[in-house]
Amino acid sequence: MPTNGTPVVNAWTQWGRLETVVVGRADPKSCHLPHEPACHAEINDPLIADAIDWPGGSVKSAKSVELASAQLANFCAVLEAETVQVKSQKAFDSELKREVQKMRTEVIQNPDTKEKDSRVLQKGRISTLRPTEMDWSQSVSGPGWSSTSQYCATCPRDTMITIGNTILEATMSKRSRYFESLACREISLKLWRQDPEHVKFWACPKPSFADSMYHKDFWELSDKQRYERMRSYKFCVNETEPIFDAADITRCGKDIFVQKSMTTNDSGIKWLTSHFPELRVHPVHFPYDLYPSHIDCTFVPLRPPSADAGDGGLVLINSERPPLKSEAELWRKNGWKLLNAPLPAQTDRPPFSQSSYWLSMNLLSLGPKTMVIEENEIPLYNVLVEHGFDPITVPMRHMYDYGGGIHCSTWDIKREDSCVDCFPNQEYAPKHLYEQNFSDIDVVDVTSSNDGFLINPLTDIDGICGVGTLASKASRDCPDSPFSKKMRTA
Ligand code: ABU
Repeated sequence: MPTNGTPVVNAWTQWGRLETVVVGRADPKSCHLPHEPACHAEINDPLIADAIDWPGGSVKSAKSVELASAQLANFCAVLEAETVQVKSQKAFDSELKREVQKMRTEVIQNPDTKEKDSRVLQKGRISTLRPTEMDWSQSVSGPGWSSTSQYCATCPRDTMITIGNTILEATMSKRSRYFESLACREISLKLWRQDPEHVKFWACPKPSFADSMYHKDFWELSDKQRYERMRSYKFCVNETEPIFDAADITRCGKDIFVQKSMTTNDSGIKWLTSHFPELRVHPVHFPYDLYPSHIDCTFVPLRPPSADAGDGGLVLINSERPPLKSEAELWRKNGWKLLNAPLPAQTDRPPFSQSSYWLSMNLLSLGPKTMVIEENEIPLYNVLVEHGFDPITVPMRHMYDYGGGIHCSTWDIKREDSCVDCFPNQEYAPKHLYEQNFSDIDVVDVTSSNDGFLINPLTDIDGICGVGTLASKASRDCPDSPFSKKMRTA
């Protein structure tokens, strides 16, 4: 039975006050992603890439496991702490291997010991749970396929999601991640057994992972072909079976938003729509992201319009992956504003990271006012403070080699939350959601305030150019990209 009238599993939004969260773990037998139809990984550093092939399927180094584990343990300590202080300091970064300015958060026992020029936050204790240790170097196979190894348990966000009082295991799209949710199975079963009357424990049917599930040519496409597919939103998985990663979903109470991506297909979104009939499920598209995977570095709701703060409802957006104007309209007409995330403080990525530098915006909200961000992300820190938030920080760059950042490394189980309606002004008709005109690539202009709808318009476009991921480079090179247009006219 619930202890305080709320089920032990309860998370309807991204911003309700956080009470219980799972934090991933970097197991000693964590592996580099093996190549497979849903994954062609690459080493980021050209010097290393010249010297060695992608070490797919091999166990990560003991040093890398040690460094990522230390950052995850520190993250847990900060979440569990009652009081923390945040202060600016220059410190050596063990991942960047240089001294950089940071906003560093430390746990303090006695708020009276507050140091000069620091911010003290009585954040309240959050319970943390950890996945079960597993040996990811074991191979896996199914009828007609096999994978030399599995991956790791650093990113429960990808495999697990709480939707209201339901624990949901995602299908995943990569063969190497077939069994990853087992690392959280003990937690899921325990929570369900504690309160089976209120807590549901579900999984979407596991896909076959047969070759027929994938667009085989996806990785061989020329840029021109990729731009053409950008308009049809066809990525590496086809529509033969429902597929989704949990990290492609973001919750806003009665409405959930699901990104069509390399890891989530329309069939997966349809499965979610039919299994959560009490919710309004909205497919969302970010056409300039040519390799979309997970919504939490692209579109991050921070607080609802009802929140007691100056500029009301805010969603953090990625200026390299602007939302479609047609899909942003729902937000505009319900009193939300889009906040352009500042450019990441560091655009260099760890050599084995398969994520973009936009892990800078991969934050975890602890409540409508407080969130955890990476300690080097001072531009984001400043923007959040300016908009009435109380951000705290942790170092997390060693996790970037493990497929994610702060939000990726968590699975929020319980928030002070309910099924709020943040989008009362809409006509929801699920059967029409799949009949959209996908030639629509008209996106929000991230350089204009759009009459106050977009905050922090991007003015220094040069900040983006000349650096970045394959995805952002392709986005800039695309003849229709707002960035290349800007460059041509500059
Ligand atoms: N797993 C989140 C990564 C998203 C991105 O690379 O932008």
